[in-house]
Amino acid sequence: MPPLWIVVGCLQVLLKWTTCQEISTLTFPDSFLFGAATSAYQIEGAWNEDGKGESRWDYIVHNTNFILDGSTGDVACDSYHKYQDDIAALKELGVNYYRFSISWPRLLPNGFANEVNPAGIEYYNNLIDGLLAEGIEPWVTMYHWDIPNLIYYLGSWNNAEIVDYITELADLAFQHFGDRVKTWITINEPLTFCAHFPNATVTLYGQTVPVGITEYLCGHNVLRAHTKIYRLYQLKYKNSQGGRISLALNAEYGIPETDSEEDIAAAKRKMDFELGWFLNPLVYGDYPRTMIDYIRNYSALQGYPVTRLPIFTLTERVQIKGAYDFIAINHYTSAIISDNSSLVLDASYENDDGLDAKKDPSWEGSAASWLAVYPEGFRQLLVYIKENYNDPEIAVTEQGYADEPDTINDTRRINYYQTYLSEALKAIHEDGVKLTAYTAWSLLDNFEWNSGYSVRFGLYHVDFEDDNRTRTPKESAEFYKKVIATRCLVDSCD
Ligand code: PNW
Repeated sequence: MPPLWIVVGCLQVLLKWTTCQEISTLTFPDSFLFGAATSAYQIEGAWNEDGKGESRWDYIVHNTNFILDGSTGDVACDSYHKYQDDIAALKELGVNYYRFSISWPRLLPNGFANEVNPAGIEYYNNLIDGLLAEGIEPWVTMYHWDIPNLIYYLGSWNNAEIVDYITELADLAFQHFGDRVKTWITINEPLTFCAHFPNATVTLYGQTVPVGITEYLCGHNVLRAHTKIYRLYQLKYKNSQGGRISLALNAEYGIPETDSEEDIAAAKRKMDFELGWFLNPLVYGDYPRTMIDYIRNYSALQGYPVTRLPIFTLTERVQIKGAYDFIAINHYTSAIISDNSSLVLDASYENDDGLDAKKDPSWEGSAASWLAVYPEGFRQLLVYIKENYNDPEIAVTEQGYADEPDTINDTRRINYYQTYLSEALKAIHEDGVKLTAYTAWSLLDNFEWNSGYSVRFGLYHVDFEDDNRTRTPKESAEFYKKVIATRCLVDSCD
């Protein structure tokens, strides 16, 4: 009888009377890296301690009803004080790296570089040194949504000046941490904060904003900011520090609902509107053809004199093209796609793609409504990137499963990781995808944005009732630890 963690994947599926998912017996290459991720606002707490400035999220949780369970990230996992517990958990897992983010207002309390908070520099120095002492590489995200509130008041990502402001933050980070940090992510999931939830950090909460405009302005400024930071590093730091940089993009895989030409084209359009929006400029120097055409056509039909999608200058195109050292992907779920492009609706990113998306009812759900389990889509996405974007090196910078609070015996999460990692193995060995790293989201249960603490992603349980914020490994932590140690998903590998 194999240990329980090996058979749960099958049991879970058997219970639903479908076929048992076959888990790959291949192994992860020796050079393959495993990691775990968090982000500053979701774990740090200490929201107003030691000179930290106010972020937009601090404002939101204190002044709006946006958070479903009324909670805040004021304390969160208290990682500002308990980062050594986080390092201990990472060490126990045996990960090669830890992906965390720096809080912009902790380093620059007002958002601007005229005033640097020394306690912020010290905090991240301690965290980085503590990780390195345990042989864990720091992978640092510069912007994981906690924009300084004052910069938000200037228009957030709608204001092109943000390109210079965030480049000042990046320069500071390279200066202070770049001797030890060799993998940088500039910005996390622009699709999510520009298009899916612009209310959270980009547009004025509760006010009417010009949708159909703000999403693309935001995305445009994200691409310019990323590019400026990338080029700054190349000119000023790359020689001496030797690190690498990317932008973390989230993408679902789109499966056509039927074999009709229209649905097949709609599924491809989903890939262009979500992934290609950012990846096409990075790889080819401009937005995808479908985005340019669809937004121009709808804009004209809606009476706009020019297209709502901004246009890059020639200089910008030259600088954006190639501004990455690897591709960083956050992937959780897939979607079934059908065409609805014949309708002309109100101007919005949501309508511009001319498609409908849904989850297949046969896919296992999760505690997050947007997350359903379809492991095959992960392999398909990796192959899609290989085939459409010049066979790049890919690092998965987030992947994970949402369940209910306080689930320690988290067999559904184990099933998720086991089946998704199995698809990663097939992509590596059978499809030749250059996948080199895999990051579990998340190391810890944490503040899940507008869901507060009602939805959990952690490999480690955090007791939010207890002042100590005690971390306890869930069964999935044991599973992941074993995968890292054996580089294998089943009892014995080929
Ligand atoms: C990512 N969706 O966000 C973020 O990078 C993390 O901070 C977050 O905790 C994690 O995934 C889990 O949600 C997403 O609605 C938020 O499709 C929402 C969606 C996708 C990703």
